[in-house]
Formats: sequence, structure tokens, C-alpha cells
Amino acid sequence: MASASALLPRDFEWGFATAAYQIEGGVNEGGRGKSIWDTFCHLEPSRTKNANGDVACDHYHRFEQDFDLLGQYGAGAYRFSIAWSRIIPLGGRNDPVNEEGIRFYNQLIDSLLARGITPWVTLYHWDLPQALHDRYGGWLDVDEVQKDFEHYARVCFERFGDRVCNWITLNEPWIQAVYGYATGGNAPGRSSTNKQSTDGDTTTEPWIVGKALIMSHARAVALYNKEFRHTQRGVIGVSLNGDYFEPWDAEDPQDAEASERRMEFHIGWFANPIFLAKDYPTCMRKQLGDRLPEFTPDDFSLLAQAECDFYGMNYYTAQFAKHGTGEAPLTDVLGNVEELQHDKQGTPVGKESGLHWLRSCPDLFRKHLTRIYKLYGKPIYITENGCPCPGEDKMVKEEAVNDPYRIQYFQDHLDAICKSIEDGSVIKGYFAWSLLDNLEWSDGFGPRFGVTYTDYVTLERTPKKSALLLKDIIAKRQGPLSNGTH
Ligand code: GBH
Repeated sequence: MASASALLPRDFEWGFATAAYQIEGGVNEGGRGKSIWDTFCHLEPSRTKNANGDVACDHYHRFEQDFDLLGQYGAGAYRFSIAWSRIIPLGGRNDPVNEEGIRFYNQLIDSLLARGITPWVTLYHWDLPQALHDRYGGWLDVDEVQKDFEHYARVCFERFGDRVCNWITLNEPWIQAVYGYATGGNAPGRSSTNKQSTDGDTTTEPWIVGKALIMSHARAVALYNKEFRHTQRGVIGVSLNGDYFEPWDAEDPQDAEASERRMEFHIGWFANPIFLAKDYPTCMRKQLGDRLPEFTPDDFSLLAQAECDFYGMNYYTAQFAKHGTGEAPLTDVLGNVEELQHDKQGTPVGKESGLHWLRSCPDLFRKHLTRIYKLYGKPIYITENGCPCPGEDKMVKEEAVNDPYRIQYFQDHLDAICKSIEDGSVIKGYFAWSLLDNLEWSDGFGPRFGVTYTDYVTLERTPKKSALLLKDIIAKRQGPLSNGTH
């Protein structure tokens, strides 16, 4: 079947993504310190469906085997995250570096390079050292945490940057700020609206944490630009998530505005300061007033020194936005918008997957890519994209490895990338989420996003059909180079 994805650039970066807490296990090995996710899972197990990352996929002991799979799947690149508390168990800039942790990630990196696979390293995928949370409130202390993050980034650049040339500072700062400090669904589980969570102030904390994340990112990038870029010659960026929004009522200009506003509250919140060195979107200032922390002139000058190389996009789904009537409540984090999966006519935004929040919307993915490229002007890497198949959580292995829904999802989303490239976007790579079925945070081990089936009893891995389909698509890519030349 001739498909648009044959037009993917010949030099398209290609591979699979994971995150430390979701796959590693070995939480008490190698001198690792605790992170806020260890605490979150163990303190109140119902918050994560009684699951935790103590063993997860046992990648800590099985990485060689997992990298053999990457090789079998034809991956040219692999995105993984470093657990901050393996490198600096107590987290802070004056705390000791753990050589065993350094050795572990050196092994991962060397083992990938030996297979010809390019490492893409995320510095932070939600697992703040618990000690920093205890010491000064973690992400709530904007001044302290950015200094500690900068130091942690320095250690990583110094110790791994001779071989790692692709860095992602943060994964999905929006989720850290909102799920960690507004809904309480993720660690550290602070919320003033969720009874299961420890008391936080939802009306202010997410916005403070957002600033701490932005400034931490900026410090790490400014450091890289000043001290490491000229010798290490790598690239650095950030991975932002955010659904694409269409108006619930296509005829209603207020819903059109609500869609844009919803995306500004999600993406512009981080992308304005990070990619444009600009203040938060005006609609955020308007709604949140002085609950949204200001950037000082010093902050702006740091943001200006923190020019990064690419926009990492995590994309899964799209929704409809319906404008709120009346004033937004103080606890609102969405921009006074109701999020819906069906429009006014009752038409669904896309085909259902195995998770209620995720519907397959490839046409809107194209619009999303094109919009983001126009707004921020940076080359885009899709740093996550994937889905669980309908009913997959209840399937036995023999059924689950046959995954036509996922195959179609990947194919459609890769086609959408090609169409956005035709629209003029520069899109340079794609990482499927995920290499393995793994710990899906507060959803536990239910949802399966892997192209490899994980048996959580035996820890045996079995490739699903989609892994081989991806291999085939990428082997056939023959489009012009990603900078537009032939
Ligand atoms: C990404 O987050 C993460 O980076 C990755 O670690 C994760 O495994 C992957 O996506 C798959 O989820 O309607 O209340 O159930 C995506 C962020 C957070 C988006 C949870 C959907 C559902 C909220 N996701 N959210 S709810």
C-alpha cells in the first residue's frame, strides 16, 4: 500500500521512548535515593491502583535484552530518562554524587552506542528527589530548585555529554505542575480539591511550580550554551504535551476563542517564555492576575540566554473546547473551558482507544504540528506518540501481541507528519511511546502502551506486531532531508 509516510525524510530520527520510574525498578539498588514517586505510590497505594515502580519492567537488570529489541525493531535512536536521585540521591547542589548511578547510565549509553543507537536523554521525567521536597518544598521553591536542577544538569553534561548529544530538560512540565499541585493525581499529590491528596493550595501552587520548571529548564539550557555546546556540539530542548482543541460549536466564535485559550493555558504557558523569551500568554494574565508569578528582568535575561534547538512534542489526542459561562473559578487551570470528546452535533473527535482520554485524531495532529511550528518556529521532534488498543488491558499475551488498532494509529500519525511537512513544518524525528508496556503512573499496570508485551509476573518481553510495522515504515522512508534539501 502506497502511503504518505514513504515521504518521511531520509534522515528522520527514529526510535522509541521510555521513562526511568516507569521501567527501571531496582529502586533500592545502586545507591539510588527516593523520589516523590516512591513516596506517592507507597504512602497511599490506591492512588496508583496499588502499583508502584519497585520492580516495574526490571529494566535496571534487563537493559541489554531491551536494547536487543531496539536493534531488532530497527531503531536509530532511543529516548530514556535519568533518575535524578540515582545521580544525586539527596538531590541538592551540595550533596554527593553517586558513582554507582553514574556507572549505571554510562552502561546504558555505551550499550546503545555499541548497537549504533543514538541516546536521547531526558533529565527530568517527574521523579524529583524526595529529599528536595522535604528540605524546601521541592518545586514550590522557585529559587532553590532551579539552582539544584542546574547543578544536576551540569553533572549530567560533564559525565555523559562526551557521548550524549541530544538532551531534553523536562518532560511535560504542565503535567508536573497541574497533576502534582492541582488535581493531585500525580506526585507529590498536592491539591485543595482532591480529598485523597495532601493539602496544597490549588489556586496558587501550580503557577509557582510552573515558574520553577521554566526557570530550571532555562538554567540548564543557558549552562549548556555557555559551557558545553562548543565542545560537545549537541542539541537541547524540552518536551511539552498538550492536546489539540477544536471548537465544540463550529459556528460559535466564543468556542473558537476557547480552543485557542485552552491551548495557550497548556502550551503557551511554557512555550512563550521558553521559545520566545516572552511573558505568559495574555489570556493567562487576564484570568489569573497576580497569582501568576512575574518574570523579573533577570529572569528575562536568563530566558534570552537559554535559546534551545528543538520543540519536543508529546502528542496523543485532541478534544473539543466549549467556552465557560461566567467567571472562571479560582481553582480553574484550563482557561475557563469545558473539554469534550464530542462536538455539538455529537460527532466524536476520533476513534476510541483502550483509554478513555485517548482517541485517535490524526487530522488534528497535522493541524497541531502546523500550528506549533508556525507559533514557535523550532524544528519539531515528536518525543512521544502512541496508544493502548481497545480492550488490551484485559487480553492475554497471545491476543495482545496482535495489535491492529496500534498499527493503524501509528500509520495514520506518521502520515499526518508528512502532511504537516507539506504544510511547511520542519519535523525531524519521531519516538513511539513506548518500547515496553510499563507503569502508567496513576493508572498502574493496566494500560499497555508498549510495542513490546511485558508479562509482569515473569517479566518476559514479547514483540507485538506494531513493532515490526514501524520497522518496515522507517526502512522505506525516502523523502527529502529534513532541512528541505535533497
Ligand atoms: C505522557 O503523559 C507521559 O510523558 C508518559 O510518561 C505516559 O506514559 C504517556 O504520556 C501515556 O500516558 O482523564 O484524568 O485520566 C501524558 C499525560 C496524563 C495525559 C493523564 C492524559 C489523563 C487524565 N497524560 N491524562 S484523566
